[in-house]
Amino acid sequence: MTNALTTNPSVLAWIEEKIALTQPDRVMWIDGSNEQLEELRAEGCRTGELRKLNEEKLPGCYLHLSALNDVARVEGRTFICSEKEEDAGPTNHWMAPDKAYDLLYDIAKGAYKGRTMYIIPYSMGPVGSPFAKYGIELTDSIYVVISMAIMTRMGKEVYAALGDSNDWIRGLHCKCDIDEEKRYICHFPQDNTIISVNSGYGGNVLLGKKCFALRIASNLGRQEGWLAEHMLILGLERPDGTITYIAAAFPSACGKTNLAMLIPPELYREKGYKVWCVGDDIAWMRIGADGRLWACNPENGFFGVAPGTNMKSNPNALISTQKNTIFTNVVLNEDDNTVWWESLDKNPPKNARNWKGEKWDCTDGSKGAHPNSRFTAPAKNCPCISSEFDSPAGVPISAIVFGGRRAKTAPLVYQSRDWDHGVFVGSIMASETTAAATGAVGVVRRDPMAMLPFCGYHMADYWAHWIEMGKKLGDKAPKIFNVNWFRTDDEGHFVWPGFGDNMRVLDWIIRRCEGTVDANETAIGYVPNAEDINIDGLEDFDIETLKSILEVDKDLWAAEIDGITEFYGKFGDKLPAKLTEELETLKNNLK
Ligand code: GTP
Ligand code: SPV
Ligand code: MN
Repeated sequence: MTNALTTNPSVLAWIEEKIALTQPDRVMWIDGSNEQLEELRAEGCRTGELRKLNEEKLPGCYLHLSALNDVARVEGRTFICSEKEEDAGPTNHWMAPDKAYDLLYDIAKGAYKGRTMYIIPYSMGPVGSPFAKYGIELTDSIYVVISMAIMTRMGKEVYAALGDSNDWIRGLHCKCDIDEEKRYICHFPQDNTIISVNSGYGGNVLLGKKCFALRIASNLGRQEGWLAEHMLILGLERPDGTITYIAAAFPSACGKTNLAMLIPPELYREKGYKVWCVGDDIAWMRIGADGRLWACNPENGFFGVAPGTNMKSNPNALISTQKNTIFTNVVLNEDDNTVWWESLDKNPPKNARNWKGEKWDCTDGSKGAHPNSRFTAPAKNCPCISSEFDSPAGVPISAIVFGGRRAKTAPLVYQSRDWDHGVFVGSIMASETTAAATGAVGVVRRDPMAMLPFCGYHMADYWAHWIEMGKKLGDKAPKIFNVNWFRTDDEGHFVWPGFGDNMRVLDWIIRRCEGTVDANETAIGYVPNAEDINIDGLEDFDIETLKSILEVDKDLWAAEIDGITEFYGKFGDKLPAKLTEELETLKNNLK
């Protein structure tokens, strides 16, 4: 093949085959150089796929607007194409692999006619580290190439690290006509292959992210004895300079990026507390030589929710977006060629276009940015990026935190009794749906470990794998907690201030890990004594208010039992006996 950047036979053979299938006019081998990327950014501006923003105010930044029907992940059109249907389990959509390949190849046939095939080599995890896994994505989208350049370690060094190995993840993306009716995001775990057609939206097409680093990697983790999780990773530095690492799983648009980049309240900052961000969305976790659980963020950038991000809620995220960032589906300020989104500040631009590209007047009551509008920003831009971000060994995890959006049931924070109970707590997670996926927003659904849309195999086998991991970790296992920043009062307002003040809860969590604070044993686990959560300096928030969100309402939990029982019923014989026992214990505790 001309200009090929590798001689790896499995790579060349697969690409030849896909060229014959998609029939591109041109083939471009992406080498990761800035020169080549600049060329593509300029080309993207010529075709209208991108708009260059104000170079003084937002250097190296671009705006991209998606098709109107293509603004979020499409769970209903996402398939696990394992050989046996039962391996996908009751929470995934399944399609037989031969049927899926026929359908997809039919759609992909000739799909690159008149277009360029871009061949993207990328690594999830630092190249050469024990965590690293390599992938090649073929795409006909410049937006995908320049986004992958931010989100992954992309470039020809990946071919050098891969050598002649056949151990890499195949990814084929075809924009086609962005036809919703022919949109499919398919995963073939037995072939390490992902095929995505008729979408241009991040989560559906940046194949290193959810498709590879979660759906395919969860399969690899199960086979190889590690965990691929929808988790942020943060390091909490204390005044004595020690850093405790925490991994936390919250469903999409439930606060991972915000927690990962938290700025502690003044009373903590003064004393010397700091939070360092290792990752905001995905954690790969392996048992290290010391027997502890070590975590690595396989990504290289943030694909964050724009609305709600501002200098008060998350300054570190906002600062991360001030250079070399791609904004998708936000408002264009036509006066100074910058961007805006809801609650960025109190000055919506007067002369503006909304995410649909229409002239937009903020006084008409409509939203200017799409609720799932996003920024794609390099991790290195983040002022609080951890010095361990590129560490090949990852960071040792002391606590795992689960959480979701629950208006009532779940208290602000509680701790599981032990690992297996913690797996139970993760398995019964429920949360209100958000705009990160198409469909109704605000409906409570079970989202175990925040992995409902991302676990690439049978969820009950996944829980069994978690229980196995706990056995291997023994007394070195991280402690497991559950948090809920989203309890509401009778008027529907959030009670807990959240954001930076979540530090107060992290403080309790690390003191529990060290064993320096007591807790109150309740039916659901250990709940803080209200006096042990520091609420100094909070406005309009007293200990009674705190008690109201630490409360475990037995009636609500009794109703919860019904929901859990129904959910567990889906898994039949595969449900690990440990989880059934934990459910029985909870029932008895509530009596
Ligand atoms: P994905 O990228 O979709 O996986 O989302 P995420 O989990 O990283 O969520 P993110 O941090 O982007 O937050 C999503 C939304 O939740 C934003 O609108 C935030 O403003 C809001 N949010 C985050 N943290 C808090 C909090 O502590 N309290 C409240 N009330 N809202 C929060
Ligand atoms: C999520 O939805 O959890 C995201 C954004 O992080 S996406 O990449 O679309 O999955
Ligand atoms: Mn996510």
